[in-house]
Amino acid sequence: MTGRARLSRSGQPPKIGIVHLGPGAFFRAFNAPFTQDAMDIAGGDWGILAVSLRSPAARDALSPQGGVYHAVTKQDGGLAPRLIKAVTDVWVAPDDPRAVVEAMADADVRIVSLTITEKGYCKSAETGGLDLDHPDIVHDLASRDQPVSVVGFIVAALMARKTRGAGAFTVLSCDNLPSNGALVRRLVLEFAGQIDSDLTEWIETHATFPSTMVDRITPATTETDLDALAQLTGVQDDAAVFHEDFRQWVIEDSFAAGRPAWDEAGAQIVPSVDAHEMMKLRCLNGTHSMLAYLGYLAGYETIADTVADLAFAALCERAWREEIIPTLPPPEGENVHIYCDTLIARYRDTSIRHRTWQIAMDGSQKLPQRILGTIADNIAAGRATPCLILTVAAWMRYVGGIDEQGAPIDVRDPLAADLRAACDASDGTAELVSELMSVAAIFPAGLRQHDAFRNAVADASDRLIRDGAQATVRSL
Ligand code: CS2
Repeated sequence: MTGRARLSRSGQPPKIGIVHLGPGAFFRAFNAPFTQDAMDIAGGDWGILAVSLRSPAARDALSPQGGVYHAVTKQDGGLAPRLIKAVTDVWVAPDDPRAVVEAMADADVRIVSLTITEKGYCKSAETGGLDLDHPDIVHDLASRDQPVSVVGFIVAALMARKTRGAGAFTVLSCDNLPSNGALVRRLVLEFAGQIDSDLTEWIETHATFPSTMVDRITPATTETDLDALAQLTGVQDDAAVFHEDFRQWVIEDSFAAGRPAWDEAGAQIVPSVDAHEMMKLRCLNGTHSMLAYLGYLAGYETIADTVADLAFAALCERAWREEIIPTLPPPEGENVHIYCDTLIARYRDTSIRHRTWQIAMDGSQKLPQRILGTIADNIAAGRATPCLILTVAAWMRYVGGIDEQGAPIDVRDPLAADLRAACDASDGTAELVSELMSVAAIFPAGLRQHDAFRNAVADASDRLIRDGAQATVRSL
């Protein structure tokens, strides 16, 4: 720390209208600035109470600054900071879960929004519904007034609102999952169904769960970023976030009790988000994961470094053209080819140092909707998917935990230990591929039982081991 002045709030915070669960970098770079814009343009009591489910990091950085921080656009080597004042308070749920339920039950709260990442939903990969064996769900069904899971918090708060006649809120999922609104609705109703059928019916009738597509590349903040910002502004801001200029928010038009004027701030409010979401998940997140595993193995630190290698940029473009775009229903108002041209330009931006290691995290939660669904659709249509198959092989190599130089990889994944054990227990590539493909939480039955798919992944794995990632990508 330097002797610089700390950032602080001047003036009254807005009144709370939103409780947001998961105040990580993405929320601070995306949701909060959109809400700030909406309030600047059209007013409204849409201050945000931000609640971390576990880590105190966001609270520790934001609270001493009164919730105020800079969202900083990185562009052309420069920084464009903007002060965000929409966050009125930051709590850490385990400190006082009852208080969080109380806050969510307040009738002034009209939206509960979520950026909790894929693993925060406690979804069973096999049924697609709530994982009733998940330890957090088991806990929350037994101690309903002191939840730990997001679904537990939402149901406890809706239950209190029903009892008090406070009306329901909108649950707004902003995570990279297909039909994220329909998914969270299903999970909430299944949890409520374990408690009381009247409650389930009340939620079905009164609460809404719009799906959304969210997009802004926001790498983890580094000390170098914070120092550069402090040099520019003269104040120390430990909660700042750094992101690209691009942002896109597509939201299904279904709100139980109003919303900020996000549309006036540039969000697209549409009858159905599914086609937009599928385009983004498969085109952006799918190739992000592809570049993350192959780029990491080839020794590249960031996405920009990876696509600076022309063979990797060509891989990405071929994957879009031949394997991804043919599976997509065209989203209204979007030209998918132009969308992908914009994507490669975004990836090339060297001021955004998005680490391949960061994107490689939680692959077991990301692969199904980013890569495997696309492969399954291509199989059904009789098309080959060499680029996506190589991605699956690269993920397998990555979760083995040893890189091409023999150095350990810090694999972060809720299933890391199981995946590593499967790798260690296997003798040879074919066995390894069969072991990893038998993980039902990741691979859908149709792929698990598909011999040609398994053989193709085993071939790609052999090539990766023999030639290394860089030469394999070059030769594809
Ligand atoms: C990335 C996403 O970390 C990841 O897995 O693919 O966070 C990506 O940067 C965002 O979805 C972009 O909107």
